[in-house]
Amino acid sequence: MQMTLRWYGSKYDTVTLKQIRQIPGVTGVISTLYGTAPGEVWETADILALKKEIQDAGLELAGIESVNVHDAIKVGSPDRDRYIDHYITTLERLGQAGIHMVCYNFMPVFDWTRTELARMRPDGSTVLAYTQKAVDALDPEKMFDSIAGEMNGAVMPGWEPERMARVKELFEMYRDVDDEKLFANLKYFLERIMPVCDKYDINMAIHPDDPAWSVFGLPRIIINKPNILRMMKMVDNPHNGVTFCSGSYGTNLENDLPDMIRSLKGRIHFAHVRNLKFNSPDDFEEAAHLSSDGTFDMYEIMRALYEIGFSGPIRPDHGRMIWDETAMPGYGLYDRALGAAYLNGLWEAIEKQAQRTP
Ligand SMILES: [Mn+2]
Repeated sequence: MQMTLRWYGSKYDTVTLKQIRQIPGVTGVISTLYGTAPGEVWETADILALKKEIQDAGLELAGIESVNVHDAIKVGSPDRDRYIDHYITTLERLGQAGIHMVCYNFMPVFDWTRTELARMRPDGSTVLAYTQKAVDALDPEKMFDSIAGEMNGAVMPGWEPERMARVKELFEMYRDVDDEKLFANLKYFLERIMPVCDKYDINMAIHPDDPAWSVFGLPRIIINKPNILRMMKMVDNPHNGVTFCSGSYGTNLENDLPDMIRSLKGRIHFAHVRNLKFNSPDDFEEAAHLSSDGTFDMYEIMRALYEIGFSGPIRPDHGRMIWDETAMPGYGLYDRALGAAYLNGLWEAIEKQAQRTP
């Protein structure tokens, strides 16, 4: 595996490449052209400039998170082919630039959903949190306003104001889309992009829906083992793979994370590893990465990744806001650096143990 950190680019991120370079064991970053809208074709010059900036800082651009999928593709509207053509051109240009991992998601309307961006934990740190009760009581349009007010001035991916201004229209677009239609539209999309992925050896890594169940009555399919295995089979190409995000699949306590990892051997192209602390099955908050701070056994998650021979980029995910840092919620420097060091420590121990056991 290659330890990385997500980086939003010098224009948007409070964390610098220089800082990331100084986290021991972190050799790459995962980034995106943050200024581009879903459906837009990426310019080669922009891709190369991003890559160069990262290389000049002594790091590697280990993959893209994300190339977002236009709603027309998810909905399967008549103009979807045009947007898929755009997506293919972007993949071609990424492939030509030597980039081999692309994360994306197929979540309708909302990207990840949280109900609080700064819940205080007993140690005084603040974290993202979710309660089903708050979601049930909420009007999705108002949800954006409350979230926007807490973003520390940052714009979070999937929550761009231009997109959220169209929430009503987006809901209308998805009115006739159920789980089966969403599966069919995902299949159509994948079948069309696989040839370019084969040509340039690009691993597509779908990010799970977060939380891993339907919110606001919208369909959600990338949520559990049966669905994800169905997706792998439906387009049975090794380039059709997943981002294994422990914090997203883990929102549903019925998901056995190490078992899911083992069932996806060969198809996990990217890993997000973080911990959650459950107060009840429908109230959770994001915790420090350590097993002792949350609900998941992080050793077992890392061991499963080791045992399937996972070799792609991995990153710590949302961190707590600690030591008075001001940053995009979940994406400060300090707690993610601690997370990276911890995950590297687990990996070293697992690797050495495996090498010593006959
Ligand atoms: Mn994730």
